[in-house]
Order: sequence, then structure tokens, then C-alpha cells
Amino acid sequence: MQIVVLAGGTGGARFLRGVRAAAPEAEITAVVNTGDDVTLHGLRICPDLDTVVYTLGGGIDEERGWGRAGESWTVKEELAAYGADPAWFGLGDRDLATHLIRTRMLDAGYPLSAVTAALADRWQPGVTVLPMSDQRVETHVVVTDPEDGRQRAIHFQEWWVRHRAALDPAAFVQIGVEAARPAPGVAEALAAADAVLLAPSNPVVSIGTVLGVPGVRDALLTSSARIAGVSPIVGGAVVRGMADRCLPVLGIEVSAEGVGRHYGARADGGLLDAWLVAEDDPADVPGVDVRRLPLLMSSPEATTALARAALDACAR
Ligand code: GDP
Ligand code: FO1
Ligand code: CA
Repeated sequence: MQIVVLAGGTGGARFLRGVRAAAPEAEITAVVNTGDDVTLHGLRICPDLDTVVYTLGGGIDEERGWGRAGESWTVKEELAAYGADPAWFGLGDRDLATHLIRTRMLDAGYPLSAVTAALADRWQPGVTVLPMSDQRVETHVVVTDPEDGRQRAIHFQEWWVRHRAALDPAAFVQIGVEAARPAPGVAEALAAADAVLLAPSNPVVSIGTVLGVPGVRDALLTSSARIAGVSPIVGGAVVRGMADRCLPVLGIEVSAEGVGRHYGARADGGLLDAWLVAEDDPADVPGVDVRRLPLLMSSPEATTALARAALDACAR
């Protein structure tokens, strides 16, 4: 069985752990958002790719949902002692090794997909981890500068980490997306898929960014596989993170129904054959097979059950 999962970082990675447990014999391909990627201190950092590889490879710090377990921050402290900007983005000592390897390989001319495969080789995630694209695509956020009231774009990481999404976002812009193409293997995996899953990831800056890469949506829709999505909104709220700060920018209601309608029914040119929502959540999504079940990935068992239900929704 061949499964493709579109994913961001923390939510996507945890869901992927469940898919791997629910379908141990399957060939699973994760197509991961790279819009969060950023260059800081001269290093190329790919948060969602690293969260997926660390989580599936057993290296993630579970509580943070990013970076390495057993981390130390000596280099970060030394950088701060030099007054090196930015101090607001924490690079752990163990995590730094990943960014050093990635930056060296990118500088040597390897595409991001090859770099990701090389890093994953150490971690053995048990799924194929593909960046959505080998071309650089960065999410920037248009905000009104509190100092001078003028609109300007800041990198997503500055908005998310430095400002904790407190600056009202006027728009999300994926710089470079027009020139991007799906990474090698993405279209092929979608063409061969028996099941395609939209992880319970941020619908705007994770799933939305992946879908925005020219060619991805077409590859999804020409796939013979059924497409099932899992709502990242439970009880009208995010489970964690700040997707509720992102959804209104696209006029999407912060609800399972709102996100489901946003993805849309495949019969109407949208993406979904099925939509998984929490048991008490209203979700009238015309043309979509809405299925209700516990949606919190609160334990490995719960996560596996959720993943299994998503795969069942793809079964013919
Ligand atoms: P990020 O890139 O680190 O922000 O992670 P993702 O975009 O992959 O996922 C973030 C989303 O995961 C948030 O909107 C959360 O609401 C959602 N999420 C986190 N834990 C759970 C969970 O247990 N169940 C569901 N349904 N969604 C979750
Ligand atoms: N998130 C934070 O809130 N604070 C940090 O200092 C931080 C550092 C960091 C370093 C490497 C990395 O891969 C991720 C990091 N993140 C940090 C998380 C990151 O901003 C988010 O995981 C995603 O980009 C948001 O989806
Ligand atoms: Ca992310």
C-alpha cells in the first residue's frame, strides 16, 4: 500500500508517527512544508523537515515539538554574548549539527531533497521525507509596524517566534513560490498513492503552502487515491500553536467546518473525499464524507487510531 501525507511540523509529525504505526507494511511518503525555512547565523534552517525527521527518528524534544531532546544551549549563549542577532531564535547545540550539514550540502550544490535524504539516513524515520519543493519558498507575513504604522513584510519566523504572532497579519506571502516545482518524487508518489492524507497541520502556513507549489494540487487531484483530511481545529480552537491567528487572514472560520469547507469537496473542484472531525464539532461540509471520532493525539494509541480512521476513509 502506498500512502502520501501532506504535513507541516509538530501536528504533521505526530500524525505521521500514527500513520507509520497504523500501516507498518505501507510505503509512506511525507510531503513537508518548507515555507518556514529561514537562514540565520549563516545557516539554512528547515523547521518542519527537522521536526518530522526528529519526531519519526526519535530525536525530537517532545514538549517543545521542535529541536532535539537533551539539548544544550552553549552556542546560543555565546552568540548572545557577542550581541549577535537574532537572539530571539534559539539554536540548540545538537540541532546546530543538522544546520551545519544542511548548509554545507546546499552550498556544495545538493538539492534540498538530497540533503533531507542524507539527514534522514542517520535518523531512519521509516517514511520517505520529501520537501514540498527543492526551490526556495519562504513565508513572509505582511504586518503593520507598531513603530511607524507602515505595512511591511517580515519573515514568518520573526512573526511566529519573536512576536508570537501578536502583530496582526494582513497577508501571508510565499516568496518564490511561482518559480517553485514539486520536489523530485512528489508527483510520482501522488500518482502511485492508494491513499492521500492531509495531516492535522496548520491549514494556512503548512498545508496551504504545500498546496500552493505549482503542480502539487494538480498531482493531488489527478491521483486515483481518495483524499482524507484531519481537522487541526477541535472544539473551535487550535490544539496548539497559532493557526487561529492565520485562518482569519484567508477568511476561514476557526472551526472544523470552516477548514473543511476551505479545502472543499473533490466533486466541486476541492480536495476532500473525506474529512475527520471531533465528535462534538459541527461540520456541514457538502459533498464530503465527514467522519466523527476522537481527534486528540494524546497518546500513541489515540494517534494510531486517528491515522487508521483516516486510512479507512480512503479505502474504497
Ligand atoms: P507546525 O508547523 O509546528 O505549526 O505544525 P503543523 O502545522 O504540522 O500543525 C500545527 C497544528 O497541529 C495546529 O493547528 C494544531 O491545532 C494541530 N494539532 C496539534 N496537536 C493536535 C492533535 O492532537 N489533534 C489535532 N486534530 N490537531 C492537532
Ligand atoms: N520556535 C520557538 O518558538 N522559539 C525558538 O527559539 C525556535 C527555534 C527553532 C530552531 C530550530 C527549529 O527547527 C525550529 C525552531 N522553532 C522555534 C520552531 C519553529 O519556529 C516552528 O516550529 C515552526 O517554524 C512553526 O511552524
Ligand atoms: Ca511549520
